Amino acid sequence: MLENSMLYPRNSKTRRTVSLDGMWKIKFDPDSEGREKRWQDGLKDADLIPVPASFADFYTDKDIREYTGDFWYETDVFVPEEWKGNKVFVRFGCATHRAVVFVNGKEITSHEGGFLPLLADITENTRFNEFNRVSVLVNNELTVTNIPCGETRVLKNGKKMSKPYFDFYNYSGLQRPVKLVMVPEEYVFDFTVDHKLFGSDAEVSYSVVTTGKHPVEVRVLDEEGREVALSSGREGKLVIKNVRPWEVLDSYLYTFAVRILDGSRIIDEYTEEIGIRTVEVVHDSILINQKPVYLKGFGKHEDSDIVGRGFNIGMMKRDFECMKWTGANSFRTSHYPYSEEIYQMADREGFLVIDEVAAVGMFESLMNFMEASTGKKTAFFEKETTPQLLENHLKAIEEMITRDKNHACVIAWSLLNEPETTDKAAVPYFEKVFAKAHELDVQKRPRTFALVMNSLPGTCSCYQFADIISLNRYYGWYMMGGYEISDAEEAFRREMDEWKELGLDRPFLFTEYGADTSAMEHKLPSVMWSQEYQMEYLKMCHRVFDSYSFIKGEQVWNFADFQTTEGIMRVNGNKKGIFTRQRQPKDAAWYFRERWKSLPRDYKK
Ligand code: CKX
Repeated sequence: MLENSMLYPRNSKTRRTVSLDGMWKIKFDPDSEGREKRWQDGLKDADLIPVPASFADFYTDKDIREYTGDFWYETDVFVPEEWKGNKVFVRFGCATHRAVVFVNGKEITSHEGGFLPLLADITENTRFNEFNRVSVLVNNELTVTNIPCGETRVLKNGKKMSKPYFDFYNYSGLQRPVKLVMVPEEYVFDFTVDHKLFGSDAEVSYSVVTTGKHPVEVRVLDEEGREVALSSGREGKLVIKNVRPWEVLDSYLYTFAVRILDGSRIIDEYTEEIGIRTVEVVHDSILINQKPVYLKGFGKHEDSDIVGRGFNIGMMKRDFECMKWTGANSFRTSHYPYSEEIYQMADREGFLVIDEVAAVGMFESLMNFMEASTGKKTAFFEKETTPQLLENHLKAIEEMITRDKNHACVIAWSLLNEPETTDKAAVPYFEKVFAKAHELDVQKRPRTFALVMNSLPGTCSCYQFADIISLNRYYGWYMMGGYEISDAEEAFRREMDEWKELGLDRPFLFTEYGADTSAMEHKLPSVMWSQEYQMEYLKMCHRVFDSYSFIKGEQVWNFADFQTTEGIMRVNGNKKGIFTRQRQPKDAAWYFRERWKSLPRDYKK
């Protein structure tokens, strides 16, 4: 039985989508009594809240902002008469971190994991030509058996509180677009492509999964709408003569139209814009279309004022404009798969994306950035709960790869961020995670994970799994900051020399390096937190990067200041942004613009 198609909802000759974004009812359920008291039959005394958005930052009451536990959303959805005989879904871009969906009071489905889609098949319980009540019971508690990892504490006053093992605010709710979707009974369930380039031509291997038996055809149209290839069958090869490949910062997207046919009648049509490109790691180079590329860019967050982690189309546009202005060509979706609309935009802009699953916080310390620099050993993957965590992690990898596999922008999978790797207990865990990604991705994209500071050449037991070695390093910030920066540079070089000696013949990336910087603070001579120190720090890091030929990219932490849990390490959030949270440049943004605009695409080829 095929359930939970991950294809992005689109209109076509046979499909309809209606946006359900807008004001929904919301009600908090601190005693988890809603289900028993049948809140699914209609929320009483509910508040109204925008969807998509995180709920937290709308409120002025701290108890609501910090709310941890169950909460309910509800809206009424009109399903037209003409849709009878078809399948009807409600599709949530995400529900963070887990949810149960009800329609007209009946439980339909549930989903674990807050950063990938949830598809509820409401066909059987829909009243056509009427309004239908859609209720969602969401829960935002953090645990060590789900990703991202953390704890939920109960305070003495009985209120629950999130204790993330990670450094971003535990925003939650219906944070991405919600759509009502109609597809025919027999529909295109999944579609996968893989590309090869031969001289000026391309060969695209494809496979289609449908829910029926009728024949399938796939047509490819260029940007002018001209048909350039056609093939019949559920699996096949499409040859595109004189192909225009998708290129770094120079995108070209073909439209793939997948049809299920009954003679000349179109039973279903699904279309997707796809860039044709290849990705490979050869020795210590990353090749796009067989040509080396040096990654320049950012670790990012989905994070902005008021809406928190809510998808914000205006912010997305601004972020791409700012990134292009700096000369960047890439970003990592730290620390979770982003809203699908962002990958569509990256495809359109020719950006390279390292797609990261929400496997963050696998280092048992609430302040892992402090502990990570002490060299202290802890064994995260040795708990009784590890098998359950692994199961959830593998499921999230599967959903992410199924959702994002056709995006040209996605050039690598990041399977964990800063896990604890100094204990051998991590090895069998990594084996399974890396094997799963390889098995699922037909394009066999490179796999990586971001190594925390104590995962060093002599201490890390897992770097061998990575096709690209990604380092998160903070020499000159968490270690030897300020006037000690000269020692920091020396220590940094010592580590890089050790990696060099290993002769791994693989590309290295810096997926994080950065210094917290107040946009208000100027100081001559510099002190830590001033804009001047951020520049000194960055220049030091770049001197190190420029000295090693196997370093094939730099993604600074972070694109913009972002919200975190409050505490002594953070002044209303993490301030390592090159831009402020309002997306205005700090001095460092101008410096990056100068550096990145002058580095050639194949720097250090
Ligand atoms: N890396 C030592 C993970 C990010 C944090 C970043 C930071 C850490 C550093 C780990 O999520 O924000 O502390 O700025």
